[in-house]
Amino acid sequence: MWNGKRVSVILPTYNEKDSIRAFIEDLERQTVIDEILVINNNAAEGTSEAIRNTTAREVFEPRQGYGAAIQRGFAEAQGDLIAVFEPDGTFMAHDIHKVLAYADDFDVVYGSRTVKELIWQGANMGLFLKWGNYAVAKLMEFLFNTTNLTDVGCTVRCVHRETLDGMRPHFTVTGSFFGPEMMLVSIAQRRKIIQIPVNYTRRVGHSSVTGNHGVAFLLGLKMIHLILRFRLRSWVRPAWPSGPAGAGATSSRSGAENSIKSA
Ligand SMILES: Nc1nc2c(ncn2[C@@H]2O[C@H](COP(=O)(O)OP(=O)(O)O)[C@@H](O)[C@H]2O)c(=O)[nH]1
Ligand SMILES: [Mg+2]
Repeated sequence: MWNGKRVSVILPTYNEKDSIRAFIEDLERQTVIDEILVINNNAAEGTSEAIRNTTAREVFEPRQGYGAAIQRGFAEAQGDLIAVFEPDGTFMAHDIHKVLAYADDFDVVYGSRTVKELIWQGANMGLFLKWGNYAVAKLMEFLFNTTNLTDVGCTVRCVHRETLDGMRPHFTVTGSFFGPEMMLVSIAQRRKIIQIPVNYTRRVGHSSVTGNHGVAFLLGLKMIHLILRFRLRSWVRPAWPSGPAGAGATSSRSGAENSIKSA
């Protein structure tokens, strides 16, 4: 529980059988978490065995893809605050406290992996990935004149239930660039968002997304295309409905209100 709110943590998993158990046990030690959901996305053999006897609930999502897995987690989570991490050894469970602390004041809290002091030795965040993520994040920030953004590929995030219910109908991406799509939906709907630094360490096992610079570059291009599409759509149709009737209404704030609060 966090300030009377139930906390769910979603862990999409594909190829993390050697690190997932330790990460779940680390989450269990954080005491603020009410529900840990593992979304098994046709994961490596041995994953289910690895999480046996932990408090995590395993859900099988047959549709392949990072976005499909996280969206299934959003559909299953029972909490009032829903966080997402990766169980690949790159993130630290105690960062849950940071995102929850910011969730007191924001609708959605996103993590950033590009803050030098928190990039650990051996982390897959060399010059190419760091500045690539930074550049695409700045493009997003500039085109929407939104909050300070320094990363578009960080899985860590935390969202309030009502905000999520208003955003979910707009999620379309089942693949690796679901992360920036969620950021764009929250920006287009004028949610109150912030990005905060999180620890980023060496991965256990092989990265299937950003381990290859060619794949990462193509992903970057797809992200830029997505950002431009959102920008155009928001110009043509400025009003973004916030999902089912009533949903999101309490947590959605106008830009004017935001600037009053930050003035
Ligand atoms: N590659 C891949 N990752 C998936 C899939 N479904 C869920 N994921 C999760 O996506 C996250 C990112 O994958 P990872 O290999 O760590 O890439 P990286 O974070 O860019 O190094 C991990 O938590 C995976 O478990 C999928 O179908 N393919
Ligand atoms: Mg990873």
